[in-house]
Amino acid sequence: MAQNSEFKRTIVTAALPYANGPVHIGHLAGVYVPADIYVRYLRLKKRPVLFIGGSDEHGVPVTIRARKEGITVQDVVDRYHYLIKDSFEKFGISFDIYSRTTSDIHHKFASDFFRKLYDEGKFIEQTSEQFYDEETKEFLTDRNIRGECPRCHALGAYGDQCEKCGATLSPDELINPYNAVNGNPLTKKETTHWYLPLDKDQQWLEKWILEDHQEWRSNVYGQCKSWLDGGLMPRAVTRDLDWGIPVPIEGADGKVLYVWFDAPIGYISNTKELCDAHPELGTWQQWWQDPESRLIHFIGKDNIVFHCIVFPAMLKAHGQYNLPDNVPSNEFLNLEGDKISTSRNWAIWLNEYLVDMPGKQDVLRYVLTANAPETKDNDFTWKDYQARNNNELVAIFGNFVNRAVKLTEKYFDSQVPTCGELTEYDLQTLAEFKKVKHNVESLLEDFKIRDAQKEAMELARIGNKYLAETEPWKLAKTDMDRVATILNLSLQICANLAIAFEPFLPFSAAKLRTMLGIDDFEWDSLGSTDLLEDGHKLGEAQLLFEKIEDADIQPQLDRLARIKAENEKIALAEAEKNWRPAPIADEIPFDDFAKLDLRTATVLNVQPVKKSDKLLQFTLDDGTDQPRTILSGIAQSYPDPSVLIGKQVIFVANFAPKVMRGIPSCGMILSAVNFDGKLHVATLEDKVKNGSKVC
Ligand code: B3M
Ligand code: ZN
Repeated sequence: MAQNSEFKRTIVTAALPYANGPVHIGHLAGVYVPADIYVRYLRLKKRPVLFIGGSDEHGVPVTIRARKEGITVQDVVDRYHYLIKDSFEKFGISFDIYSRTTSDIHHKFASDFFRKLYDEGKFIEQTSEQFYDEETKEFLTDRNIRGECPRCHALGAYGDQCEKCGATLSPDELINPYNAVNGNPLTKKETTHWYLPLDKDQQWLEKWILEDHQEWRSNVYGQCKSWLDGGLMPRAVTRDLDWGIPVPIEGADGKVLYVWFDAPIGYISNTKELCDAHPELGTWQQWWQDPESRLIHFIGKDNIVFHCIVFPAMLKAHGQYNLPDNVPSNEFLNLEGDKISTSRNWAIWLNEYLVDMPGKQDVLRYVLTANAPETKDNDFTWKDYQARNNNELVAIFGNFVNRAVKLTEKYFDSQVPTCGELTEYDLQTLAEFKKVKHNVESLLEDFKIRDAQKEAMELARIGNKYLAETEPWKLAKTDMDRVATILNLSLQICANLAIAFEPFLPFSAAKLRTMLGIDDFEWDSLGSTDLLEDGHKLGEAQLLFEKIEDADIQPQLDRLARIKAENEKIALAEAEKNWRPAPIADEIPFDDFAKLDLRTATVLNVQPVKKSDKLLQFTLDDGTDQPRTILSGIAQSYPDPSVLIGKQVIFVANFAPKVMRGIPSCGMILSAVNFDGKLHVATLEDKVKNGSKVC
């Protein structure tokens, strides 16, 4: 297998985000920051690379958003495409092109790609019954179908999943399926689609991934293996939808290319758009089809199957393309212990961060990389953000640079002093710091971006320790030659930092280079102690990083607490909708019920009250020494009241006595009213002691 550096060119792609909402820190941590670090590194290595991005503007999510907001789909994708593009730019994600899948170039390119596969008989055509809304005359996608969950019977489960019990469903399993958008009941109707027969790709994919690409990250390899072990099935590459790229076949009206068919082709069409506008970059075919070019996809873990199995199968079916060489995919980033969720607003949106934390893009890049979910899901917390900024960026990196530059200003008028004879300790420090280049490099080549940044930070740690131990400020009165040597070495380490951190913290590295007066630099000069010549004039000292106080992050914590409370309220309302019995009566607080003193008693005697056709007079054993008399208006339900003698009943014991027909009644016996209006005294089947409390 060819080594990374032996390839002539590298195409790096970053997943195309759906243009149905802003991007958040999960996107940045999972895909865009690692991809950008890698690309910036290759550029510094002077290896030809193109970094391709763009918005994914087709698919169901954008159409759902448009309906929800009552605007056109085009309005939705326009709004979010520009918002996303702007956020990426401001975070220094250095795409060579950031285009969109609604572009004419892309529509034509994807359409031609499909047509070539179709003409060559690479698809199979299948007709099946799908859910259909007779009123709106549309077929529905799984996510747009809701109904009762067949497992837990929650209402409103989705066609692909029940959010209540977590069951994975197919729309066919739903009880009483309906259109999620308008509530219409659904029928079944036949429709024809084109499928990529992935079952036929099983064999070569197994060899290509499981044997030839064992170096892929274990999460990626493992997911591919489990798909392959399960056996691949044909996959539909078209949909019944009115938004997308029309299927370029006669009679396929109302059908578009499945978003997962056209979106990855967007990587190629965007490259074409770029190369057409900049012929000096070469042709798009050179980048995608020349065997000396290499393709790398940076993605999140929910995109693995599409990039490792489906897209390679499409490329192979087409026949002229290189297959991806690596697909570094991250796991998910959580936020303060909970899964990031767009619909629950549980996220830190990049556009909002830029307003709330101005000028702190590098801090976020640093924290997200330090905490990158490379091998497992990880958690972002504002406390950790603050701690990493204060304890690492400020206390180590910033502090070291600041001291080196300030001391040079103070003792040498900001001119790089001459390095004299080196001590044992100097040599030891240099030996340590020279290792860093190799370590960072080999980690980056292996896509171990988090460890690479940690290793780059070693430079700052080494420098910081060196200054702390040599204490040049104490030597200034006695040994200026020694001070010169120490500061020369320290400044050389600063210059190394300014190069090594260009991929990770591009804004701070640029600031540092300005401070040091460096304008020409490349990766391969890392490890050198001749980056700054004797007498070279430094620029003005500036603070690279600022301390973040509790008060700075408190508004963020407050915001999340507010969102959490809102979400809990919504979840409760949702649960009540699903689980509350139909309302029978107005609700009362429990305390009202607790005021009643209900007790048991055995009927000793019961007889009709004279001159009343309603009242029966009960004599009860209520557990006290005295029998209790209660009048109850149930005579018409009991023509022979003696049937009640000996039964244990329930009565209200704390009503004030009331005299009726000259007889004092002390309480009330509980009865149930049947639907025909007949009263039935509530009796206890298992007897208890008379006078027992009923609660
Ligand atoms: N838009 C899915 C996602 O944002 C999809 C990626 C396309 S990459 C070709 O997760
Ligand atoms: Zn369920």
